[in-house]
Amino acid sequence: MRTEQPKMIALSDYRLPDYLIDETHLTFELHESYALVHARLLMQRNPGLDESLPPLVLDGQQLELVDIELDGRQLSVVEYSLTDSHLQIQPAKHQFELSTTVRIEPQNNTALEGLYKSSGMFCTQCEAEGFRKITYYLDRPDVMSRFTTTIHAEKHRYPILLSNGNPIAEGEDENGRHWVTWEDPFKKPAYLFAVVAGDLWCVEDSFTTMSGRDVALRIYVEPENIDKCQHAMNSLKNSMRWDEEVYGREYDLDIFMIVAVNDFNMGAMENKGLNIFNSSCVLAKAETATDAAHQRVEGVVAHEYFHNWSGNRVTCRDWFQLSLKEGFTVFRDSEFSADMNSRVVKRIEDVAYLRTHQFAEDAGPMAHPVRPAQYMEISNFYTLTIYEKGAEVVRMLHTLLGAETFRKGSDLYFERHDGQAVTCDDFIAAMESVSGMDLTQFKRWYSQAGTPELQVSDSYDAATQTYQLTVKQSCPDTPGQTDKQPFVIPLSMALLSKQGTELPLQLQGESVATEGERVLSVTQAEQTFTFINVAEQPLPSLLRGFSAPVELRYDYSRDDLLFLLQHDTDGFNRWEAGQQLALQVIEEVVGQIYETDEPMLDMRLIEVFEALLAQEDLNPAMLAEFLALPSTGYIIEQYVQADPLAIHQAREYVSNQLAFALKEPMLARYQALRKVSLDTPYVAQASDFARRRLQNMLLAYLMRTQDLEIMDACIDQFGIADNMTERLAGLACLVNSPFSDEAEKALESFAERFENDPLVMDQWFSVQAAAGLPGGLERVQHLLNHPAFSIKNPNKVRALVGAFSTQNTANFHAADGSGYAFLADKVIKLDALNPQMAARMISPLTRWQRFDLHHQEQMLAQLKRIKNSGDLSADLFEVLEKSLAV
Ligand code: B3K
Ligand code: ZN
Repeated sequence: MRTEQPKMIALSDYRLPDYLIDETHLTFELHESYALVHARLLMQRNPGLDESLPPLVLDGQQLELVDIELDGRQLSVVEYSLTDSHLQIQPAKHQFELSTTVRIEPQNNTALEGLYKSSGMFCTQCEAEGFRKITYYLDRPDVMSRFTTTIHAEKHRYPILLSNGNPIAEGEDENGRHWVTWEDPFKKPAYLFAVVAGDLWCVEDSFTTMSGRDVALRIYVEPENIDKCQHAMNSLKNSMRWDEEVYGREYDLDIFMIVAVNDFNMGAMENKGLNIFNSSCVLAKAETATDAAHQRVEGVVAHEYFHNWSGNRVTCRDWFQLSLKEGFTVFRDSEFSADMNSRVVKRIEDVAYLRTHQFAEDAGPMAHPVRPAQYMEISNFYTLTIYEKGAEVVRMLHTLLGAETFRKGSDLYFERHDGQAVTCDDFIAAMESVSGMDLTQFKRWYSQAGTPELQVSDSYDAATQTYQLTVKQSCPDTPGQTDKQPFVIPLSMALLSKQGTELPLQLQGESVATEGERVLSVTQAEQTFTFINVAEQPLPSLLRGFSAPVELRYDYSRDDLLFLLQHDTDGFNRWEAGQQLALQVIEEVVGQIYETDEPMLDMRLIEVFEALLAQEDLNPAMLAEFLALPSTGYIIEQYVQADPLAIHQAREYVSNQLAFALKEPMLARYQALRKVSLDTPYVAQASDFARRRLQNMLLAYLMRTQDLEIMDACIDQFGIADNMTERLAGLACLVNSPFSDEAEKALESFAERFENDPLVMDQWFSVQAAAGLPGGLERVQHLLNHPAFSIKNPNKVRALVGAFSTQNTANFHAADGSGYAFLADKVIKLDALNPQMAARMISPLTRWQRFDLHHQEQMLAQLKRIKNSGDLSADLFEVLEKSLAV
């Protein structure tokens, strides 16, 4: 809890650390009601600075200092000073040894940062600034140290004692206790430190690296989950191989461990050699985890593994550089997933996510650059902008340099900076060195917030056979930033003929034409590209593969979009044409809703969906993507002031019309797919993901017709499926249908069957929380009292409160403001327990400016109520300050 107003920390205030810590020797004594942490630090004055000996100021929070010694001599109370966040002493020598003992209470740590308990085991989360809740330290990423860690604990309760690196000694204590010592040969910042103690089982495997070293791989879980580790293990081995092949990166320790814990604020954490994971990102088997969950496990396992190089071997100098490791690592994991599954589907999923969520963040009060210039609470900056937009920035570099040069750049970066804590500028400098390019202007992507807009217009002159594309770029103002300078925007494009083939491309001044697509480099506020020898009036296919994180505006008619949807040679842009078409149709219906009770649907949407359904050779994954209408969240983002209820209603209307009009072909296709699913055992692979996704999407459409036979088919799929993907989709369809008795029965039997599996119960909560039928809020309120719910468990909070406020448009945005008041209540309650979660959960309310005046008022009222609710954490305080500052 905060006692004084949190301060802004600025990138421009960065100073080198006054002191360094060469060695860190930790001893943990773990008990049920307290833990003692002894730290022996071998320190020196930073040799890069002058000879003076300034005071040594160590970070430390919520610690009770029991003992402090300097070079073996106990300090008296006048020789150090303590505040609630720092310990200060005056060194007398350039090299010294500082020892402290502190007492902490992991069992009472509900913030899940530092050392805490989760389902009876001890575990840690230190990034970004959690280590200071374990011991007094220079808790900043540019202080890198060699760690040894000894853990003492009761042997019966905690047979497994883990930390980073390799185990080097172990033994028995008195009173049924035991100990293990771990040594990590690599220097690391404290945020990568980890400890685990528990009664865990492990699945073991091994991996032979490209230089022939054997690495032991271990996934530790609670005994009841031992049969849910194989998918994560396969993903880990695939990641290790991929990083060798694609980036030339080899693993560097003899052992790599993953531990699954139930209480975790985010997905996972890349601690050196000892990754700690939210169990939802490790455990997966057909019966209990959906395809989406399987893919998430694969992606997160890869992400954390890839951090071993992009993050651990080369780390961040300060937290302003967070995207240096996160943006790069997200780019790496998304390329990995693209290689393991379908590249175009992965791109579609990533872009849909980015445009719905990151664009919203970038347009709201929390907007910040990929490299922020200041923050109050760093935990608030683990954002979509740092991660997803950061990955897009790296992707643009990859596009501009080409795969081969980019690889040379990453090799140089890893080689130059191995063992160092560096900045985004260092990353760019490596890319400049290998490419000979000047990336000064490109770096504006790191310093300017907001989503750029690309306004494209064109003209064709048949007489001279020239075609001109005029591109104007601009970027909206964001908090604290106006008058943005032009970005470097790679604009991948092609020109399509009337037959849908790609026309040769020859820019004025070029002597020959090139085939296919090319990447135009847009660098000015306004720029015209003139193509010559263009034989016919072309249709441009722009921003192919979403080559830059921008809003593209080009005045396509609906017929143009229909043409692109059928003929564009770029799979991503085919999908995009369908999305823009559906968006236009839905927006039209939104307009009609205000004027008449009988909206009119543009029949061309139905016709094209029908044609797609009939296209036998169309990949089911792509068909599923085509049939998925733009999400409500994405549609809301297209408005200056959105009426969420009208948008929801319009989207429902369009979905229903499609369902009734296409019932027959949808049913035929559904039945065929369902038969394949029945006849084949579950496999977690792309082609099967695609089949089940299409099958379930068709079922959802079909259930809209309220046909009793279809309901029976749905109950059948729900009841006898051998996998969670089909079962849960069946359940969701029933819960969203008017067949309430059947829905209740299904919910009951599902809960009975899976009551002992917390991750499955999370799905059960989410399905209900997202259901848009009337009475949704009452249902969620009721579920808060369900024995499987706990407000202390982040997965549960996300499953119920999070799903309600992000997926249940009709009930969350209820006109009387009850949905907002509910979220505010939960945020206030959460803040006292877990500030990081509170600051995350509040985010739907921070988007108030996007909505119509009525909804704005209701949201603002709740934000103010939270603000006045009492003592707030720094996390929540910062979000509220920014949200209310406008
Ligand atoms: N690096 C961690 C983030 C932990 C942040 C906690 N506030 C997860 C990841 O991006 O891999
Ligand atoms: Zn990461």
